[in-house]
Amino acid sequence: MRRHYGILAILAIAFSALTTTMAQNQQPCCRFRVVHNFRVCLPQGCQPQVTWTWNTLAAVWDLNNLPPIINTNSGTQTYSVPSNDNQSTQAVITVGNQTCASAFASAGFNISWIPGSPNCVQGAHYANGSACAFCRMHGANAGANSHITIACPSMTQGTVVWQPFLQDFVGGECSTQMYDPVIVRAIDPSGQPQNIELFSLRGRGFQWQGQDVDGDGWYDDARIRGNEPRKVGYVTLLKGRTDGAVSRLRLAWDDDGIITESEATGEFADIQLPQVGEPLPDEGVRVPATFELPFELPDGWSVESIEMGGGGVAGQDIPRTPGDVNGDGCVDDADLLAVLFAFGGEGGEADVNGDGIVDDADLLIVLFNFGAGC
Ligand SMILES: [Ca+2]
Ligand SMILES: [Ca+2]
Ligand SMILES: [Ca+2]
Repeated sequence: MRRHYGILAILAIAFSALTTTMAQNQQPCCRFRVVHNFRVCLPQGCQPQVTWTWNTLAAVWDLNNLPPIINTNSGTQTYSVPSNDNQSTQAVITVGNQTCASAFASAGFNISWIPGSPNCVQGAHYANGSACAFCRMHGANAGANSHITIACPSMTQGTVVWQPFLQDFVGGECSTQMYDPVIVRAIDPSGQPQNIELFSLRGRGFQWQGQDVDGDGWYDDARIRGNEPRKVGYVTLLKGRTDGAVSRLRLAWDDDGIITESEATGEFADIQLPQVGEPLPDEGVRVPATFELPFELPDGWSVESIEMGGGGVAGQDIPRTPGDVNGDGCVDDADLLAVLFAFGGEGGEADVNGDGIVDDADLLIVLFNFGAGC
């Protein structure tokens, strides 16, 4: 009888370990959502050239059955004002009737004239991604980027009004990254292109939440919050000016939500940040909801366009297909040549099986997987 109790105890421990694992896997997803509102006034009479570029990627894989499935939807188009568009892609692996991995990515934008404000346009961007792996040995990755450029031949100065809204969810073994830049693409007096970054927001494991209190479609309040449950996270915000001045805000925290870095300089110096060693407050850290980004170029310079955008990635790193030496996702003669040229050498990318020498074993792996992922 005692032996049976022993077996029952082992089973009970095994079962509790199993259910714990299952509980942890109930949110095996990473997601991000980057949204922003913008407004900008253009030189009088300008009918701007608006170009929207989108990049979306959804990848899923079974480590026992590579290569990964990678679907993309990318492009660039020109639009008039008003316009809107959206694009997306997805990928799924199902086994029987169970979804084992899924990825979805989408991007969109809209732009319109502001009623009653001739020459001024307003609009919004978004980029969303979701990557979930529900079965062992499976993985997923989603990436989305949306950016719009606005060009007027006579533009030399102006102000971009910018309202970010970034949210992610970090589950299981995956991670996220989000970014949100505003760039003036300028031409200097010698004709060289110069990029002036007016705004750059990067981070992971956080929510930059805007709140529209009065319902007019524009945020009145904004806060930085951590994820629930707390995950390691950070936010870096740079605000640049055409005269070269840069203001910086940096906040980072650990898995317990304890601040590890806290810095606010320049125009952000008045923002009340929690200090290193303090907890990230549950109600969040109050930050500006709206950023005014003025630009004015020196004599002889011209503005080619204003570029605004944002995006992110979520999920796990996409595994390299065996034999894909150059990492372009496809095993072809370029990979074969790479191994042949490195034949007899030590290590490097051409050492496909990682045993320290490039030999016929590596060649066979490339040949065996020839055509995979192409
Ligand atoms: Ca509002
Ligand atoms: Ca390749
Ligand atoms: Ca080798």
